[in-house]
Amino acid sequence: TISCFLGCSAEFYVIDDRIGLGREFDGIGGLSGGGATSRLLVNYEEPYRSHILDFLFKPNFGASLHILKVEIGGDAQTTDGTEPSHMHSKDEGNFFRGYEWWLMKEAKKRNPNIKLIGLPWAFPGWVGEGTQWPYFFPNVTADYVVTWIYGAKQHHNLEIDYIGIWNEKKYDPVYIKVKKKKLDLYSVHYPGTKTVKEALLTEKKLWSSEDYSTFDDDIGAGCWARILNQNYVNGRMTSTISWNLIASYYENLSFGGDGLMTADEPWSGHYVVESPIWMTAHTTQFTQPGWFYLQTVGNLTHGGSYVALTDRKGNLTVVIQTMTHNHSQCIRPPLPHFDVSPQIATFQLKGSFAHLTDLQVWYSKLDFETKKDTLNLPVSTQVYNGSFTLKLDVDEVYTITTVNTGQKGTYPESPNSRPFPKNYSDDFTIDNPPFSEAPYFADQTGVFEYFRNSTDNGSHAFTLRQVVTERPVTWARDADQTISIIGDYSWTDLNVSCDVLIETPVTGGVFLAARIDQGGESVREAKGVFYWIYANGTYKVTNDIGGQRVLAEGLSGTREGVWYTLTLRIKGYFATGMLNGYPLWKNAVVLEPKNGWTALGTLSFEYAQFDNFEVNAE
Ligand code: 147
Repeated sequence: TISCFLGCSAEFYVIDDRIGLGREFDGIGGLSGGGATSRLLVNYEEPYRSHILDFLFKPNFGASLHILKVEIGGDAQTTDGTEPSHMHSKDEGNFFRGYEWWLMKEAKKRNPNIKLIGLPWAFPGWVGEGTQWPYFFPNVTADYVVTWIYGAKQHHNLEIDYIGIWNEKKYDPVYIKVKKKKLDLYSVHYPGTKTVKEALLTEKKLWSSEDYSTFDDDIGAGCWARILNQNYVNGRMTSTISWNLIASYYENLSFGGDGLMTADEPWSGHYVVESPIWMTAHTTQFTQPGWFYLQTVGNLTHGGSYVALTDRKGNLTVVIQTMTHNHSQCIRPPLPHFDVSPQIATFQLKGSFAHLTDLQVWYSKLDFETKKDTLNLPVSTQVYNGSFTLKLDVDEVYTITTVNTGQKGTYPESPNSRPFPKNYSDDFTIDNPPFSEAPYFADQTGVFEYFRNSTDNGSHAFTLRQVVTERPVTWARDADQTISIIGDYSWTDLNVSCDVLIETPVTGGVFLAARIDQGGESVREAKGVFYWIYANGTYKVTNDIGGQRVLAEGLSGTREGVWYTLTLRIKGYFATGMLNGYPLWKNAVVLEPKNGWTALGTLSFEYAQFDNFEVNAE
């Protein structure tokens, strides 16, 4: 019996399977891509990179995810960068670009049962045959996606479990039919835990296949804990997938820090296992895809909600959350007001669960007052006469379960945070690179790959090459130029140099830049100091990527097929440029931006090469 003092109240809830079960649970997942959200993860040194992957995927350790969803790279900007396509052009294929193959294999290594999903955001231009639309030639698009699926199997032994249509864009019934005979499930993005009646009536599986997108502090954790529970309670959705899996992109890009944890400093090895990881563990470590929700799920009288799941072999997992409104707001949609207050809840176990006596309890509290969270602590509770009672406070999660394999995984603290090295260089000389991209370069339009320049046996035999030669079928507003950023967003005064090779006669051009103030979805608006040379024998210095604001211009004598060394020096309001070590222009006045990344790129979607990149920041 419970004694209740001054305003508290005890309520009873029943956990029962005698009335039949609810829907089949399909798992909790993370989304890498949409886009380039794992870009910096690959450049972590061991053992840190493996530690991070363990926190994401290793069963009974951390987030222990059931599902990994990845972007099928389309050579175009898809939020935090571009991801390379497996077919830059119609007549080639390469299944070793980017990092999604690697990530899927790392996930499978840790959890062979993890489910894999592929979804395109963008497509190479040839898929639309110049139309900028992927549905005019449904067979071409379907073949392109199927090639990716076969490539996964053939080159990486990866079985892809689900394939999506086109992220956040129109679907086309003809295309869907070409690709597949029928649609297996309906999925929505950012449903706010609600489902429309028509969808429920179809009795198809319902998923929230992209959700969260909230900064990974404790409010993010509150959002995530609440929607993991309520997506089923309110919306009967049986899978929830976090955009994104891990915030491994420069924080000043779009939606910085919106992952289950943050790992955006490969140069230092520093990473942080944020509280959303532990909110995930409350469900993932104690359930598996293929378990069933019970019908006895619902809301708590004084706010919060609970779900119960079973493997139909006697195991039971109950997850309870009491997140308050202001501590659980997600990025979207707006959250209608609700109240949560401390309460005492008694759960009565009936049906196959009536006899259970030995239940494990895992407890978390997001403590917004003391800032000292409790995360996934095993605590004890007692089952008397087929029921257990919990004194629930606000902003808590409880898991009560028969599953006894839960663990709060730990590793020694990661190295201290350090800014991007002030002195950094790369000559791109590497045989059989493990990844197609050079460390820390984050492509924002176009794709920059390691290149074995076989026409040059001298000092430019190994280079970095921009390889997208046609505007892709875009998802975001890619620039008309290509650009890859690198460095520290707070950099102001610096020296940056790079050897460059224009490959396109007459119309070709390349740039080296600093103080780049934006990328991601606003890459078209990127400002900075852009030092351009052109194949037509001229140069320009512009304040913007589009080349509208000209700070200096003149003759350079540059042309295609010749290597030049560009050097850009910026101090305070003044910029100076050198060509092959000789001053070409000086004291161009730069009022804005005051700081930003360095970058290189091309005038259009054209081939060009880069070598011996070096930056020295003050
Ligand atoms: C999603 C994208 O699918 C992701 O790639 C990423 O950009 C994410 C960032 O929050 O957003 O796209 C959305 C676009 C619009 C809405 C939701 C998601 N919306 O208007 O609700």
